[in-house]
Amino acid sequence: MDKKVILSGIQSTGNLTLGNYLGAINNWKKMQEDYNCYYMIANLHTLTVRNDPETLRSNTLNLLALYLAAGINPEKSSIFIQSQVPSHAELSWVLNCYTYMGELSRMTQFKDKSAKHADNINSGLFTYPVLMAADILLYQADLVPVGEDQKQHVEITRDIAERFNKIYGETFKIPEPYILKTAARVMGLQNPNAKMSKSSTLENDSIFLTDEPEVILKKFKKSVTDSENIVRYDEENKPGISNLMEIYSAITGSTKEDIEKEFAGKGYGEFKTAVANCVIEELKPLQEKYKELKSNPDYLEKIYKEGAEKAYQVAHKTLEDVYKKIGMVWL
Ligand code: ATP
Ligand code: LTN
Repeated sequence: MDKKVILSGIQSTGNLTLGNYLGAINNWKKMQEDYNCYYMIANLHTLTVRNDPETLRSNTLNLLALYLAAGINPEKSSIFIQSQVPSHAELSWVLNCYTYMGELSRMTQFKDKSAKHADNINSGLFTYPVLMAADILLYQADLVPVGEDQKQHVEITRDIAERFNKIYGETFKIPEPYILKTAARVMGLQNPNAKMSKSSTLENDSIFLTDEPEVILKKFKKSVTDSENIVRYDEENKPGISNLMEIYSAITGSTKEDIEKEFAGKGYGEFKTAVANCVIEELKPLQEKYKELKSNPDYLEKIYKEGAEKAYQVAHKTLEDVYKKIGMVWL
């Protein structure tokens, strides 16, 4: 039987965090064995906010190096940069004409981001989900692994695909969101009530995958907890400690009960150091590989060129089918 198809992506907005790692790419790595995977760098989506061109270019290549360093294997998966496969922008235009303003104005991310960037509410921000629908539908993806926050975008993708199929006959596979449970939401170290994110402006709130060991230790030591000094899971009343327990559990595989036992009678200082050390150890091979990859731009270029070619073969076939069905004169 053919393997199911997976497609996912991350915007190249900055340095990846431990949240992106535990909630996304570490799981992507595991899925490579059982699925036919497409992992994309969503650099066109990044344009919905203002970027310095040089920074965007280097963030894109850094993200590619991080995918590889985290164990996404180009022999097993297709790894590519969105802007290098023109079918994404092309299908996105077509799908725009099958998406209603009303649907797009209900998107939570649009509401959040337009509040955050009130000086730049551009139409790309509004039609962001349509480009995402094109990303997914071009590859006939069965499953889209994303965090809770992106579920609504997969749902609108399904609506657009169903609408199109109804008019023109079976064209797109209807995808399902695939929300992963382990470390689905790593919270900030300074504000454990909000998720850890690349663009957090709070100092010491996010662990970045390229942070040096001393920096990781310092950030964990400074993390906000409570005054009980008992390592105990209680998300509501002890969000800081509970978050550290989630992180420790995601990395070591220990259950919450194991952790409570392991640290019974020990203070937060000792626990924070243990969490920091397990994160440092987990990231060590990734960081070494990352440095090696960054010093080899020719290899990175080879990977993205091959990735784009492989992706284009599949994407172009879907676009051809769409163009023919809607009445474009095909070359
Ligand atoms: P930004 O700050 O630029 O919005 P982000 O760090 O929130 O970025 P995204 O680019 O929106 O990250 O998400 C990339 C992937 O990482 C998504 O699949 C998302 O669900 C996952 N992810 C992001 N933050 C976390 C987190 N704190 N915990 C678990 N998963 C996360
Ligand atoms: N919107 C997503 C990134 C993204 C994506 C996609 C995820 C762009 N295209 C296609 C899954 C499938 C985000 O911000 N995390």
